[in-house]
Amino acid sequence: MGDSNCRNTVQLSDPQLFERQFEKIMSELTEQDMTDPVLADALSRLREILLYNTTGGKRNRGLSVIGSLRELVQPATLSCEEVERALLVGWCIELLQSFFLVADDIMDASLTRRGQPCWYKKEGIGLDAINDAFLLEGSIYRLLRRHCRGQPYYVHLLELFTETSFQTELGQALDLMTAPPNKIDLDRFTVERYKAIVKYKTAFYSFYLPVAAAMYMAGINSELEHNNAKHILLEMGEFFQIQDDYLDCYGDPAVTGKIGTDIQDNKCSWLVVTALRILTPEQRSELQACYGRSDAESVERVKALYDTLELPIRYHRYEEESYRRLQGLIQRHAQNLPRAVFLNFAKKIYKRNK
Ligand code: DMA
Ligand code: MG
Ligand code: MG
Ligand code: MG
Repeated sequence: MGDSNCRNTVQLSDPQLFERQFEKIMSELTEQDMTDPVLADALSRLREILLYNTTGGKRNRGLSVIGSLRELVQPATLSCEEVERALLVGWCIELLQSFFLVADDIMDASLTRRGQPCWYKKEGIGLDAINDAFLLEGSIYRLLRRHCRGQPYYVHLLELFTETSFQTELGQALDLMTAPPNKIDLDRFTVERYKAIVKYKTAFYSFYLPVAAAMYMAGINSELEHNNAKHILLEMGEFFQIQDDYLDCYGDPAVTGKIGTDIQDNKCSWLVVTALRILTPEQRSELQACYGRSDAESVERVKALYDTLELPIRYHRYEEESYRRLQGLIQRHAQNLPRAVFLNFAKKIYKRNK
């Protein structure tokens, strides 16, 4: 990835450069990094895992590292190596995402992801996917070490990735504990619990992580600046998960690439939390009778109840409100940070259907 290579690629857009890096990353991880010949089979397995699980996504998280960095420093001052490293750190976030999703799909008993069967559902994979998830996670730290070890922000990035992973895992723990199979207790689904789940399971890794990584790479280490950014980004992350919950029931699987399982899984979803605030005692008994069950009829009854309660209309109203609230937060909290960092991100997620 030297300078001469860079001059040839200077015409390419960030998304194009990002895609181009994938082959190189795969070969680093599976050919150059571990050279003991007895590992050949394991490394070809890792190649398969990477190919299957880190492609086909929207790349929002991965691309926002370079996107944010371009707002945080004068773009003309970025060297080719710095651009390459920002793309690489973006790939590390995509790997973190793949690691969480492979495990999440097992725990949520999901069927499809990104328009194909979940990895653990593939013939011959099954619960071996647990170790595959660990391999995806481990790949992050090999790449960071190889590419960022000499950088002044290396330790910041390491701490950021490990801390964010732990927060996500705590969020997943809350998500799972609040949704025990066959123990339907609608009282568990409070707004407070909902907010805690989504902040930890989604907002830190999807929103704060990419921007914080770019901030460290730009030399912005101040806790105050990080807290300002966090304030806005966690709010955005909460809304993003609300969209995910809405799309779980109302999205088109041909577009989202995944078939929803939240109703069957007894999940503390925005839809059920919102329904609980407005339903009548009769509707509550109906929900109690059919939530968290996997038979098609029960699922349909929950969906019919959601329709009766006009949850799609309420969701779209909430989306407008949330967008306005976020604009206000950006005005108030992005005093020293360029607003474009947040506005670019907001543009990508509002009104999304996938
Ligand atoms: C996703 O929550 C959270 C993580 C950490 C992967 P989810 O189960 O609602 O995600 P999805 O709808 O993509 O399965
Ligand atoms: Mg899931
Ligand atoms: Mg989940
Ligand atoms: Mg979901």
